[in-house]
Amino acid sequence: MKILIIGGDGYLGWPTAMFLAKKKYQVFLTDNFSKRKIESENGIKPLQPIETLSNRVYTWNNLGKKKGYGKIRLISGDILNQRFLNKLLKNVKPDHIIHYGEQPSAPYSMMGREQAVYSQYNNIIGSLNLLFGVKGICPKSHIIKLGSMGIYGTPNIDIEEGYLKLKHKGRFDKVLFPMKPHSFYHLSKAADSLNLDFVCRVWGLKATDLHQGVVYGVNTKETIMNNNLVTSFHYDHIFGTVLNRFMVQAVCGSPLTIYGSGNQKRTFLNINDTLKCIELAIKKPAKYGEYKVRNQFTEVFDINELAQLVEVSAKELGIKVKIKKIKNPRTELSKHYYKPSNKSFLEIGLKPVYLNKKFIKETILYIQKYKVNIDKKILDPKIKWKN
Ligand code: USQ
Repeated sequence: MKILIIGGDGYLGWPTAMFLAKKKYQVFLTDNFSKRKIESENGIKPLQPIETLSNRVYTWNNLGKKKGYGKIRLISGDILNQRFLNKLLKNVKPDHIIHYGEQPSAPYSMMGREQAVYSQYNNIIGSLNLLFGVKGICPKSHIIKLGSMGIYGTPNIDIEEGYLKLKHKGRFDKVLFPMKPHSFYHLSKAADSLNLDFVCRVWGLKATDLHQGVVYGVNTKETIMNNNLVTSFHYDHIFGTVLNRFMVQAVCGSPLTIYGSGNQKRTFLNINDTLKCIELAIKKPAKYGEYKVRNQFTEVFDINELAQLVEVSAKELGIKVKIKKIKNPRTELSKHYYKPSNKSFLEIGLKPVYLNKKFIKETILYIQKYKVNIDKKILDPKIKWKN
């Protein structure tokens, strides 16, 4: 089975490529390296130095040959270039396309007009190009698109998976779940979802939209095989997600930065569960004409709970952690109802890895090995939702 991964250089794209190649899927990768560009423009580096994507692929293919794993093929380029994309689709004819290739940072998208426009243009037009490419060249391909739980916002009703059954003035209908995104980045995901739903209805394409929560963790079985294979673990204020940042802050003696009250709740999952979900989405694809939505998370936490869990775990390792509540740089509800569903993946066999002290301690010990690389200047949030 042929799998094309768009965004194969990223935090999740690269581990997904190895995970699937190990299971003998034929994996093709592409990336436009826009994240590396944003990193260098903003003076940001991941915790561990990351090899070039071609070296990572080279290392994997060499190691894999000895162990009988599948090969990864790299075809670098930008899906904003329709000619490149069409050629890629023509050459690969993928059974499944996993689309991670988007600017993934909410804070980056809120830096200013230029970054908001970039995020929306890159994400929405890139995805739209993909839809046209698939329609014209490989309409049988199943599109697996990485969405975000942040498109739903924090509504005062239970969050269903994609759709809501409505009764209005005595009549019934099923509509897309109302969206109230958290940022211009999340808005780009919401626009992608509308376009995906549209092309499934109108062109009969098949697509799965994975509304993913906040991912945490650094290692997968494949990333630890060789130093060249590590993934880009970010802890900075632009790309770093909250739990990853807290664990790095614990290691370098910086206070854990809780934004606002810390009562805001979000959905979370372990990086290894992301990989399992992707394979389940491949095994249980949408049907032709179907726009399938799966909420991809395993647990809900508020930010205070996460900070406390890091504090007690670090204490067991003899590390004293400070927690600091700072004025929230974002505009988000500080106290709210939150009950999202994640039945869809559990029903098709996801066995989640739940967050616990053991995992946090292991990750802290791993981060400690790279403590000298931690740049404290990039920890504090510098981007505000409104000035
Ligand atoms: N937060 C803190 N302290 C920090 C960093 C964040 O309290 O030092 C809080 C934020 O205020 C927010 C929550 O943690 O309420 C989550 O923030 P985050 O930066 O971990 O995640 P977010 O910006 O929502 O975006 C991340 C990924 C994005 C993905 C999204 C899933 O960067 O690509 O789509 O998680 S979700 O959050 O479900 O929308």
